[in-house]
Amino acid sequence: MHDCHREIAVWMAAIGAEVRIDAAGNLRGFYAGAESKAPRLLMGSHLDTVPNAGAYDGVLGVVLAVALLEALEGRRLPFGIEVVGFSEEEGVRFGVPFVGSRALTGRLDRELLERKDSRGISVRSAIEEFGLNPQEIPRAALGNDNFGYVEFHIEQGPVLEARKRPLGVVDAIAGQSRLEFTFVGRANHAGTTPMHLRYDAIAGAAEWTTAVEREANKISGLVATVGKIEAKPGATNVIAGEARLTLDVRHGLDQVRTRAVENLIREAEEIARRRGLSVSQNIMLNQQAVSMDPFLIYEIEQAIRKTGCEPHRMVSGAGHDAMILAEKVPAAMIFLRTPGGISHHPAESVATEDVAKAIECGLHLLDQLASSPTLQRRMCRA
Ligand code: HGY
Ligand code: MN
Ligand code: MN
Repeated sequence: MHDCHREIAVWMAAIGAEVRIDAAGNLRGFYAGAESKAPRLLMGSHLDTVPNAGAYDGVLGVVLAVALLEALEGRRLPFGIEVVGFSEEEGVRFGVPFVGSRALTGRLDRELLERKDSRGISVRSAIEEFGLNPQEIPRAALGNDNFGYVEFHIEQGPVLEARKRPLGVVDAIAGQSRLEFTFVGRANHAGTTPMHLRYDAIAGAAEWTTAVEREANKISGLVATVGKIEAKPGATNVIAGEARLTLDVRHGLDQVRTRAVENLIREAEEIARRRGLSVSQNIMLNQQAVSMDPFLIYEIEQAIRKTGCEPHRMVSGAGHDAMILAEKVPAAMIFLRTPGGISHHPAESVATEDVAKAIECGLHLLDQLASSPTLQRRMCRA
């Protein structure tokens, strides 16, 4: 991440942005507006990613925002633009996503700072090891001079490709629940323990995993994923005494998602009881669905049309920092088509001509915002 910060900071500084790393590890580049007290537009995305990932999820949004500033060629707008490269959006290391963007909304709290990774290192210690001071986190919070947040991001799904649209605009971001389940049985010898005398934690976890898939298939628009399973002691010739699994559940409607989670918890308890196991779960995230800002959606659709493309409004199944920022500033997202709909995988890609369209759209959007009477009113309020 230090290398990534260095690389992008050089680009930001070259176009006259003031660059800093805040205490939550977010890279922040501020490109001043025409007046010193001008309110600011936030742009950006996250710089972290997932294991064995592609090369575009998150970072493309930061690079596109820097490219937009570059394309201004020194022109100053009636507002400043702050480009943010968020840290720890995916939640891979500590199990909880949006750590960096929560610092901007004042939600990086003590509980989150104490969360530990698989090696027992807390978020607080990780921040210190990175060379930052957690005491400074309050200074990462947004001021009240921001009138909006716009995030470019790959769609990460098949919709825009199927509709032959290079660019889409996000209506809303689906809510998501993330939980950890632990099934506990009794480790025993794989060779001497008859089948009817076993308390096999992996067998119970496997039965529940197929129940997760079965239940999700019954509910339109719901997705549920067991992405990680770890067993103890983890030896070929030992019946597993413990199995820990992650669960990720998403849906555009919060009540559908939360009801599905309750059902899956009940299903786990029923399977455990029948098999003489115990099961517990820990809710890591209960993130509500978030609607994007109607004014920015409208302006983005106009900007997409000016590039000669027809915009497509859609719900994002993937979570994004925009859903956290939306608590403090009107937020919106511009999606780029994802060839093959493949993401969180090395085959993730984006078409160069779609990136060119995105920059063109971004420049139209900045010009529209610069001359928008609605925005003048908003900026006065910011
Ligand atoms: O998992 C997600 O929703 C995204 O990749 N952060
Ligand atoms: Mn991702
Ligand atoms: Mn992402």
